[in-house]
Amino acid sequence: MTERIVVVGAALLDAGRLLAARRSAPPELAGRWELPGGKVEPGETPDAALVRELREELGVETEPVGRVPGEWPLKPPYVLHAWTARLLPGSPAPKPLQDHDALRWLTPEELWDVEWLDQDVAAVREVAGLLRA
Ligand code: 9L3
Ligand code: MG
Repeated sequence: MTERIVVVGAALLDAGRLLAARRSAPPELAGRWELPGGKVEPGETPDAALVRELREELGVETEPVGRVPGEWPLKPPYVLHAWTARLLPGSPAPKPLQDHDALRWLTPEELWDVEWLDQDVAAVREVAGLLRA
């Protein structure tokens, strides 16, 4: 099977900071930080998946802004895409509702203070360039 399934990760940006989420599950990923998100479901667009995952995982209402260039391998058949996103006016603040046990808003100087999932490092590097721009 060469079918690939896209996992979308959100670079949620607010006031020049990036939201990082610490995974609480599964055990092999717990304690590491990620761009929150998840699998695009069959028939779902990636940007709709991003909005849905952020609502489920963090209780926020968001708007996708743009695709971060690149595609990074996860456990086959999954590949990671990243999108920048912003909170809609009036959205609740993010809370770790499922799969996470801590959240941090990172300034550009703090981006590498957390232990990102190996699979997310390249995406975060791309986002770092956007934050500096
Ligand atoms: N994953 C890696 N980096 C990310 C995300 C959102 C997901 N930024 C990996 C972890 C899981 C798989 O993709 O192995 C599916 O993600 P989820 O549905 O468990 O969030
Ligand atoms: Mg997820």
